[in-house]
Amino acid sequence: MTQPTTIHPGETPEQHAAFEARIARGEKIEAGDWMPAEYRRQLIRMISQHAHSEVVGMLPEGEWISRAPTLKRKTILMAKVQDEAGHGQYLYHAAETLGATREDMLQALLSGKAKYSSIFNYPTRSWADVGMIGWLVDGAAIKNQTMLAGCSYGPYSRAMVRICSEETFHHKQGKEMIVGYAQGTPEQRAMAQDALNRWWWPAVMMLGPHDSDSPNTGALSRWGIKLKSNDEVRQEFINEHVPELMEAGLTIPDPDMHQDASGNWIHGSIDWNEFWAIIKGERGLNKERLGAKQAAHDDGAWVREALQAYADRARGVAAD
Ligand code: FAQ
Repeated sequence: MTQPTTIHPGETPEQHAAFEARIARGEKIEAGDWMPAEYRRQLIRMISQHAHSEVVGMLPEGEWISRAPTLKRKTILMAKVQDEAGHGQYLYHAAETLGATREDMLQALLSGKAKYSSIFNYPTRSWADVGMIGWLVDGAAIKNQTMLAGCSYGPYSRAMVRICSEETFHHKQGKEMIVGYAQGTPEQRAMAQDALNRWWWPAVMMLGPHDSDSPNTGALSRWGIKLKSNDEVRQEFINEHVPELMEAGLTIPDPDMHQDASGNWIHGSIDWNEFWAIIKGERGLNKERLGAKQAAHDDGAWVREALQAYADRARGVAAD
């Protein structure tokens, strides 16, 4: 899975060898340490996209806060959506330790240059979608992020530890909600199955393209950022969730799903055309999501200006 490293001008093979020896010894790389330019670039790409995913990920569920069926469900959902904002903050800060600026990262998101997770371009059509996001999307995110908690870059690894513990609560509340509906009235069961039918494949796809089509995995594995490949994490997600969904009385919307002799649940073929169309914004809600982020950014301009004026005054800079 590893590939030859990219040595940039000004870097030496000896520096790379010493850096990789640190990773092999299990040491964390910290913000001020020497690191290859390509390691830095890969981390900024991945962490900033992860941060964007957390804040864009507030939108699909946020739409349901005012329509939550009970006070208890509303309180849980509000806490969850606020947690996602906090995750975005940790992650933007982790990317800033590598020299990325908040302005550049936001511009990359708003201009469409940076990606965010494909999963958040799908609509939340019913209340059960909120539970299904918790069970499946947080479930997939936890598998990926538990792996990243062991990554070689200290600030990202530590952010992941904290984020994973909060995502575990998100996962549990989603599962509890859907299991209740799956065992409830015929209407509730139908709502839960409909949500599973729409979210299953997007959740399977969000863990990234097959390893054979994953250009970044080689460098990320070599440098101890990705400790498992996309397909390995996907298999873990499927092995945990298929039996639990079936036990809840739901049907996996994949007629080819079966268990092999080693106990792994094997999925049917994935529609990667849909995945790439969703990421490129040719399908799904990409325009609406970016429109909402742009509106929030514009609405917040006065807050940024007020904070800047306060900071200038504190530093003794004369106002215009
Ligand atoms: N969506 O070479 P690979 C969450 C892109 S957080 C969009 O395999 P890599 C919490 C990829 O960027 C969910 N783009 O890439 C929550 C690359 O393009 P680039 C987000 C995708 O980096 C729950 C190209 O395809 N989690 O859900 C996707 O080695 C509920 C080739 O792919 C993270 O970001 C995708 N799904 O592996 C919040 C975790 N998959 O950049 C609210 C950190 C791939 O070269 C509610 N990231 N691409 O132009 C990762 O672990 C990795 O970046 C992967 C992709 C595994 C996502």
